[in-house]
Amino acid sequence: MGTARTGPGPVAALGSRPGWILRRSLPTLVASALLAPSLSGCSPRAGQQGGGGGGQGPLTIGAAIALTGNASVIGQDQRIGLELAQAHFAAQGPALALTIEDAGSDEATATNAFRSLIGAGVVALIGPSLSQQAFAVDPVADRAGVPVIGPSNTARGIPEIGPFVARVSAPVAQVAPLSIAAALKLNPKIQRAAVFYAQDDAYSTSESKIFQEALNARKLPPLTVQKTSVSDTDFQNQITDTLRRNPDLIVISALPSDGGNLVRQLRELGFKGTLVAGNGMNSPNIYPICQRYCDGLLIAQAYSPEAATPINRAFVAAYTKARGGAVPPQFSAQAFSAYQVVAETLRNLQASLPPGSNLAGLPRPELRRRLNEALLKGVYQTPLGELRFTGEGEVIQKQFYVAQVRMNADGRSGRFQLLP
Ligand code: 1QQ
Repeated sequence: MGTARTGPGPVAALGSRPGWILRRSLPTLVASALLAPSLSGCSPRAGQQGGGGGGQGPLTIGAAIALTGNASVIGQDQRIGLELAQAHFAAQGPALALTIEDAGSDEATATNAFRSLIGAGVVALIGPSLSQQAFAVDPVADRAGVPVIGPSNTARGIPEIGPFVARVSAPVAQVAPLSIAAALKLNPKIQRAAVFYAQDDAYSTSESKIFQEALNARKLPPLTVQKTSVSDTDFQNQITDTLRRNPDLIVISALPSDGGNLVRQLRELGFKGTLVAGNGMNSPNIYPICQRYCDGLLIAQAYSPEAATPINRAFVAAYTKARGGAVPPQFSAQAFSAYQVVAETLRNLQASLPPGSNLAGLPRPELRRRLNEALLKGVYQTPLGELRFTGEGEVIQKQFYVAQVRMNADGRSGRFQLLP
């Protein structure tokens, strides 16, 4: 069960940890715990091994995630997952460095982050956080022949962007309908549904379509479909228009801050029925936004902290230790899994080379191409369960869940409780 996240994170612990190297030239943390003994003391400067390759230094995975802007609460979860993955796979070789860049929550910042990481010679990219950004920046990586793993891009059409684009985040079509089914199971008397979605966000638009189809399939056509914007803070007009129709279920697709404020305002204005939210609110970082009004929210999950596999147990233990006893949220598990997929494929590629050869010695375009090809063929035992990919880069994942947010009396902390 999740709890409030109060403890120091891996980031805070970094300073005291020998072996981590910080690159201050980038706006965000760059760290490597993994330098092979012979490389100790060398900074994992991706730029030195860029373009044509041929270097013998550690390979660098570039992550471009939302550390600022309205998706930053999601990026914070992702950063922890990436750093824990880097530490976890350090011992397994080959030597890997991780460069994390702030992709913001908009397309322009994400484009800069992608361009800078590609130019620095990263072997693969993890990111960006939002589908809205992915549609803008993934084509850039695809054209450059750099494999991209989407850690949290759930809109329809992401893998189809190009042959170098894959994702570990299951699409809305698979995940979102589960929360509608859970709402109806909890409250079989539901008869009147309403829908809200952020019209200027690709994930929200894509997910809302799926939600509406799921409602229609259950003979609950929405009484109203309200359009919002990710930058909205006041939803009074849409809420008033909705509540006069007397819904008993409201289904929301939005990002954390707009979605969190919408939930709070719906309750403040008197909505007492069932609330379903989509992936955009799938983080304990929503607690300070919707506060006690987050209580009861239903959100489908592509991750269970309770999965009893060795890799998930190790991940949960590392997360819990780093985060003062907290339980990992989905976005951290997905980011960990994205890193794992790349790290394990690189390890297998290294093992396939003749003795004495080093992956880092391959020309970078060739290495990226081989990595992309091998990555899509692999089978990975991740905290999300077993993952594989279709030839197009769509994730194949077996199990999904639905959680209900349970807030503590303080109205600031709570947990995501999985429904049976
Ligand atoms: C997407 C999403 C976001 C809500 C997660 C960060 O699912 O943009 O595709």
